[in-house]
Amino acid sequence: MNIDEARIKITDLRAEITKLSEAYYTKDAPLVEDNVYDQLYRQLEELEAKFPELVTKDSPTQKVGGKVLSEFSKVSHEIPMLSMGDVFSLEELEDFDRRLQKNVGREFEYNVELKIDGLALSLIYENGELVQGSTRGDGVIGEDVTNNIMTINDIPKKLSEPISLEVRGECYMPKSSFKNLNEQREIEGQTVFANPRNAAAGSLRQLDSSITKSRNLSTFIYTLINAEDYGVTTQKQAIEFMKKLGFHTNPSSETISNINQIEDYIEKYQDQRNDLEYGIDGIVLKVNDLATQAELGNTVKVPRWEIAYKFPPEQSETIVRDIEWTMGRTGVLTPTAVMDPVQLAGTTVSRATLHNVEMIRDKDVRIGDTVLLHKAGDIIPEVSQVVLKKRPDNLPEVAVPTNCPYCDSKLVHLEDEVALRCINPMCPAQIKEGLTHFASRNAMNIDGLGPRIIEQLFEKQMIKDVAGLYRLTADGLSQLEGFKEKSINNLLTAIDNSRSNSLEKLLYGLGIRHVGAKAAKLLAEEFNSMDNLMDASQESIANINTIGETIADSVTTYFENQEVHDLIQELKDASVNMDYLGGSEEVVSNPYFTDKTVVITGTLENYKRQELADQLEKMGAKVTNSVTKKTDYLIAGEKAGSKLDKANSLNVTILDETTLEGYLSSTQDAE
Ligand code: 1X8
Repeated sequence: MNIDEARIKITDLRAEITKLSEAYYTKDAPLVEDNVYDQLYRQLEELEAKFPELVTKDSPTQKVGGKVLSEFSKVSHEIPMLSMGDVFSLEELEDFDRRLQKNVGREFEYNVELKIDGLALSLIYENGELVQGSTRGDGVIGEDVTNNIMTINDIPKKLSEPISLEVRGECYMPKSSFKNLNEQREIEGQTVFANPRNAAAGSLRQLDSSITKSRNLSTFIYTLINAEDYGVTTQKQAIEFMKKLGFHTNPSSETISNINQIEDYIEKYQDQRNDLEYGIDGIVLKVNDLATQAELGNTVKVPRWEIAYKFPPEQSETIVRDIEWTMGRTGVLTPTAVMDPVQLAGTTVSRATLHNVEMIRDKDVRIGDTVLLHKAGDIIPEVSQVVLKKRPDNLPEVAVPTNCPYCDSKLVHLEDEVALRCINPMCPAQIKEGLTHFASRNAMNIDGLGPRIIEQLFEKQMIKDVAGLYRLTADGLSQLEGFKEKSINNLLTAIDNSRSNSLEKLLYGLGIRHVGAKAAKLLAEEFNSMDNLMDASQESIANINTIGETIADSVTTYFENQEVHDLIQELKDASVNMDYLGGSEEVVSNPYFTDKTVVITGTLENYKRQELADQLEKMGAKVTNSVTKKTDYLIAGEKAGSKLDKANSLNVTILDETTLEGYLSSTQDAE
């Protein structure tokens, strides 16, 4: 490549990297997978190394990614929050070590730590009191997120000693909270987060700190600024010191005396990474001695005394056979790639969400393409990239529907959102999703009324809306596939029982936009009856603590609709309760057990079987006796027998008693 070609290539790479970096750091909505970004960045670094005269100050290689959002006050970092150099192979790690050996000229140790896949935070304490929390921003100026970090449980508000200091670390969302959050968002028709890192970033940069609180964020703190001032001389000691003060530090760090020991560490955590409750994307190697660190100093962008080794992505290759458009109950149409089944990080995968049209275009996925898959946050299968070399000739771009595939009405983009929406209230796909939601546990809790039965009821035109459920008869239900006397009675009883639910369950079940289980409870408590709520003004609703304008607007708009009035009247005629019954059970959800099917087997040391079952049911779990494909967890005590074997053969997650204890203790308020 000559210099003119290099100039063109470098310009292209910078533009692409800048765009991707902005999506990742500023909008918390990445357009490609991390490894794709890493590769582009690498190419740019290599070209700039070959043609140093082309390096400019504003190249992404010379700056820390990220920008400051205007919504937050700015904080300047007295000591810049740098990023870190990274390598992708053991050879490069050895090169790094050789360089340091030469520069230092005497023996020294490393401290190795896990690289947490979260976002960097700075915390400042004065006389032992937490006074400020901020994000990295562009490294020099960050965002003041003090109100939000105050809601994070594992950040000490007061240290065990009245000293002043600054620490830095990583804020992350535990995988289970992430899974739970996305499930909830999916139910509520909101866009799902791409991975735990983006979910954490989105949760931390909230103007309403009660939202941050509900998101269950955690931290690992790993840097003590000006550590020498506290009589600390090594990174290892700094971690111990911070731990003693009350910070959450990662237990996996190890001091090693030579680079050869790092291979074992990498292997160990690469194997364990899927079992950890937090995402890691590599390991960090740091010179342990702080004086030696200071001697080595920094480049413009990164410290010379530390480096990240990034794990190779766990990827599989397969072929896209179709793009399906699935409808959510709020009308959002989401594209899903349907592919030849492949093994990916421990499970068989044949579907991957493409999130939205923008992502299809950005990755340029087409039907017939060979694609690489990976798991976002080790959980959700995603397309990393198309293998263009394998693209057959003349493959057409994906045709984005202009009309709803289910009701044919015109699709729209509301308020500049990327999501495609069907806004036809009579759309059958939306109605079916809405019925499933109505029957779900935190809503009307009609056991046995799942999507398959709803589909049949709808196809046979036995119901057209939720009021229709209350007019179902034994005769009618006997037309359904596999419905015998017992299943008919069970379903009718479950429907009948739902008539006496307290108002909040009905409100949540109606699926009013932005009204989650928690808002429904607040509305029911405040207004006591459906009639009062329907008569309430927008102002009086917005005045309720934590409800706010968005929900109030949505509720009043909903009740302005004559069809809604008719529906409520039909429900009243069917004797569905319209009053708040007060003091009913708290809406508590548990990130692990809400809406999950659980089987208990074997002898448990600390739990009686029935008491445990009751406790799980309170958290919204369904406890059953036999292990099937639908089982989410098998709780297995001592002497677990055939159920354990069955669970293993079906890939059901198995919880031992210690893990169970941890899961049970993560109770939180429902969103
Ligand atoms: C970033 C991270 C560091 C560590 C862990 N996770 C990260 N994401 C660590 O030091 N253990 S250091 C770091 C940085 O300096 N940019």
